[in-house]
Order: sequence, then structure tokens, then C-alpha cells
Amino acid sequence: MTRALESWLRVEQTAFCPGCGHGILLGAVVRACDELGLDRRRLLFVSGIGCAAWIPSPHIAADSLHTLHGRAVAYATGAKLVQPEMTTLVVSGDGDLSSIGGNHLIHAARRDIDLTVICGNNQIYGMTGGQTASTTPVGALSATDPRGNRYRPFDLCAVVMAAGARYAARWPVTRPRPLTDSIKRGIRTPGFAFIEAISPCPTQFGRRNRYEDLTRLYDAVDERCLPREEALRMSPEQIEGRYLVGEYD
Ligand SMILES: Cc1ncc(C[n+]2csc(CCOP(=O)(O)OP(=O)(O)O)c2C)c(N)n1
Ligand SMILES: [Mg+2]
Repeated sequence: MTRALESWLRVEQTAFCPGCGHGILLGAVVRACDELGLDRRRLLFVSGIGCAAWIPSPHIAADSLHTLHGRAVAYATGAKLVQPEMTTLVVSGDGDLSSIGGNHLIHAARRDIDLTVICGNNQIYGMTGGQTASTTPVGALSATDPRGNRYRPFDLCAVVMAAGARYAARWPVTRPRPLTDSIKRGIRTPGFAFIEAISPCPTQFGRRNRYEDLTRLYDAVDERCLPREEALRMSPEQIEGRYLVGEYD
């Protein structure tokens, strides 16, 4: 990591589990801010509660509001209204943003609040022990679904676009360059932007779904990705269970 990038970090050591995809997402967020040359005195991070919510606070050396579970977008909306000149980034988890916080998310998109919301989607409630989330794939095992999840997961990018977002993008953390570029594009977008990072969780998702090692878990995530443009020419059965990656605008 270069000295310029290091200057964005507040801590020397992370508390993330070994192999957590959120660490790669942290790198992408910091790179995006650095490459855009953002003035960190005019930058505010907002997060809720969960492992992903630790990405800005304590890791990033900029102001951050570490708020209540599910309420990151609500706090960010208030902060943006009071200080519209601040670049305001929400970084939080799939559970935080789309389960308990789902209503705040869709209404911020509908109102086109000028936020960039970055979701670390590990398909599970990681921090609290691996419960099923609104993003857990059908059939996946979790603490609350030991025989497999029955319900279809949200397509978060489609949800926010339907609600009125200006820009959305989905990438796995195994593809850090397009992920970073989409975060940059989200920040530059005036109005509501949403970036979903598919982020492997070895400790809860990987262990419960019997991935033998990190390589297999990361390969499995990457192999499930399908470019959105290709998916448009395929049947619903063919794209079942795949992550449609790319930009939505
Ligand atoms: C009102 C409220 N309900 C539930 C909790 C417990 N809780 C904290 S984080 C969390 C889920 C976090 O999952 P996610 O947002 O996906 O983040 P991850 O840890 O997976 O990165 C839950 C249920 C809480 N802190 N407050
Ligand atoms: Mg999660």
C-alpha cells in the first residue's frame, strides 16, 4: 500500500476475521476516495451496526457517524440536509441496509438524496452469528436455517433502481478495479447512488456452507458472477442463483 493510501487509515490492525471480504472493500473505498482527490475535511462516512459497518469506523481517517442498526441511511439523510456541501458515503452491511434498514434505503433512493451507499453484501448477518438475511441465497445454510434458506434473496441493485436511484453497480470484491471505479462513479453521481460489493464471509457463511478453504469460497463467489448484459439474453432459469455484475444506469 502506498504512503498516500496509508494516510487514509486510522488503525494499524484490523479486527476483521482472516479472509473477510470487507477488508478488500475497505481498500476499494479508500482507493476511490484517494483517486478522486477528495478533501477529507469535506467527507463524511456513515455506518450502521455489523461487521461491514466497521469499515469506515474505526478504519478510515475521516469523520464518521457509527449509528444504530438499520438507521445509517436515515442519519446520512439528516447529515446531508444540514451540510449539503459534505460528500456523504454510507458504508454498511446487507442486513443493516436491506433487512432492518430496507425502508430507509428505498425512500432515500425515491427522494434521490445525494448519497453514495456502499453495501458490503456477505449474504448473512455476520457479526451476530450467521443468521439468514434478506440477501441469503436459496438453499444456503445459516444459524437460523440449518436445513437451508427457502426464500428468494433481494436483488438489491434492482430494488434501488426501481425505487429511483440514479446509479447502481454490483461487483464481487474479487474484482477490485471495477468495484473501485464504480465507487468513484457513485461518488461523482449527483443524487442517490448504490454500490453492492459481494463480500465473502469465511467465518459465518463459508464455515456453515462447508467451504473447505478460502480459495474455494472466493472462487465460488467469482464463478457465480455473470455480466448483466449477458444475463439480458438468458432465461430466468439460466440466471437463477447468479450474481449479475455490472452497472445499472
Ligand atoms: C435494533 C437492533 N436489532 C438487532 C441488532 C443486532 N444486530 C447487530 S448487527 C446485525 C446484523 C448485521 O448484519 P449485516 O448488516 O449484514 O452486517 P455484517 O456483520 O454481515 O457485515 C444485527 C442483527 C441490533 N444491534 N439492533
Ligand atoms: Mg451481512
